[in-house]
Amino acid sequence: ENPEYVAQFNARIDAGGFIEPKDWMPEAYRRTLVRQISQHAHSEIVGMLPEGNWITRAPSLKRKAILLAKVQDEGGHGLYLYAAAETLGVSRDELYEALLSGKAKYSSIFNYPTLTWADIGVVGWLVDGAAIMNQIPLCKCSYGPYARAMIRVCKEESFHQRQGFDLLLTMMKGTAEQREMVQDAVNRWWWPSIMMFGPHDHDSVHTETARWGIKRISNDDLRQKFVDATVKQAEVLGVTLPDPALKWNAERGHHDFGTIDWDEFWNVVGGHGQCNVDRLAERKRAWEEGAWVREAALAYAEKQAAREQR
Ligand code: FAQ
Repeated sequence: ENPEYVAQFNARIDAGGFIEPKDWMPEAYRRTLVRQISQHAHSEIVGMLPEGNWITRAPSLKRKAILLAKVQDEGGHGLYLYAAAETLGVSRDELYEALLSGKAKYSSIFNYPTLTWADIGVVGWLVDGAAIMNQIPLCKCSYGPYARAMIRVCKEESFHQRQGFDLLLTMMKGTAEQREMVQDAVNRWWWPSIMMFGPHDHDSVHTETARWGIKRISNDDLRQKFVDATVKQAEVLGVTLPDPALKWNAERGHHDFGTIDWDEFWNVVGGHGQCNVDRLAERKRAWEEGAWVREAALAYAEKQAAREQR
């Protein structure tokens, strides 16, 4: 790699500037962006499934309309992110193939089942809450198309988080049985939610993401911010977070919390969580059943191009 180009690239990053698709970039920067952005895109479209599962069973018209909008937003986020990845010279088909063959990763969190309606509230509150914490710094990441996509994504995630909290508040004001459903859902989703931030910093292998201004805050720092913010929200809701070691540490100015079960995390990341097989089967089915739409769109594009040539 030409040292002059490398120096210019580094200077741009150090000055907080953006790198754009036509700018020169080191091959490793391009590769790590394709990896992270495509994993992020896959997470969005696999993330449609646990909630999509409840659209037909939403308890009211209002909740159904909200949930439909949320799941559609997630499909949209997947599309912006695949488009951002394509600016780096990969095709959407290649990325999709990597997902469907089980080669590409997507967030561990979407391999857990949504068992009751309270899970829909908890996914919004905790999962979207964690997603926002991780994505706000990405709005200022060094790659322009990714950073710009994140601005709109974060606005929509904010609505998703609030609707989840609102759903839970409503249930907490209901019957004892509803309150129990909420607590049960919180008990099941809490640990997987804090695993979303990834391994501890000392086990996080992709240090280049920090050096190049892609990931601007480390996994552990984001996880700590999330825990601190969520404890207060849990108090407002009136639920308990299932961690006896969770307590305020005045000296650190943060909450201490218990040990994460990393065996569970790597097991899920490795494809052996409760829903991994089902999630991929569902994405494959959607891909196969959508073949006629892709073919029709191509045929239409060809006809239009032929008409323009005449
Ligand atoms: N699950 O060295 P690091 C959403 C992998 S939000 C699975 O620390 P990095 C919204 C990691 O890929 C969820 N794998 O890696 C929504 C790497 O493997 P590799 C998506 C994980 O990249 C809400 C290895 O472990 N958000 O979808 C996980 O520096 C509700 C070593 O880890 C994003 O993707 C995990 N949790 O940091 C939708 C945000 N954690 O690639 C629907 C963008 C780590 O070497 C409903 N991504 N791994 O094979 C990021 O910020 C980063 O990629 C991290 C990981 C922080 C996820």
